[in-house]
Amino acid sequence: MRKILLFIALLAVPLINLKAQNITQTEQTGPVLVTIKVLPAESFKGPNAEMAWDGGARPVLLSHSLRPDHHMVVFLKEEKRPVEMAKVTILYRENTPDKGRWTLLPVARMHIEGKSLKTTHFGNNVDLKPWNYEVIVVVNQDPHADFHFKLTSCTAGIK
Ligand SMILES: [Cu+2]
Repeated sequence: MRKILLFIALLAVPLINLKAQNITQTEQTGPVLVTIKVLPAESFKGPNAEMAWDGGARPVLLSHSLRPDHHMVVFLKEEKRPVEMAKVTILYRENTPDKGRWTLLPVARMHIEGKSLKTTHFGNNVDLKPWNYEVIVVVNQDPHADFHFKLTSCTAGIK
């Protein structure tokens, strides 16, 4: 019986990591459906660029000294249609008992390279430690969506 339990535990570890590494949460806030995704950092430059930058803050490139390991972005929908233009503010902090300081994410507007503007999303590459996070997303000033998630593994600084 113990052997079976050990096998299940070993099997569960990679599944948990995989789940934590690609986080997706959705919240309806007023007329806007906000989906946050936390993914491994994405490239904006070169022949294998995954993201096409369309405006807003400059992208934090993979080569940046901050060594970004995640891509924290929000996709917006209004009446089931993707929103291509919006004023988006993203604040995040470590959700520890003594609460970390709020940090403002420099929000870039981008779409997936080679795809249409229907894939528009807002956010940037960022360095996040494996921890609990709280994120507030404000769309067009008000209202806002509040997300909580936990990262249990992080990719290396540069892919
Ligand atoms: Cu992106």
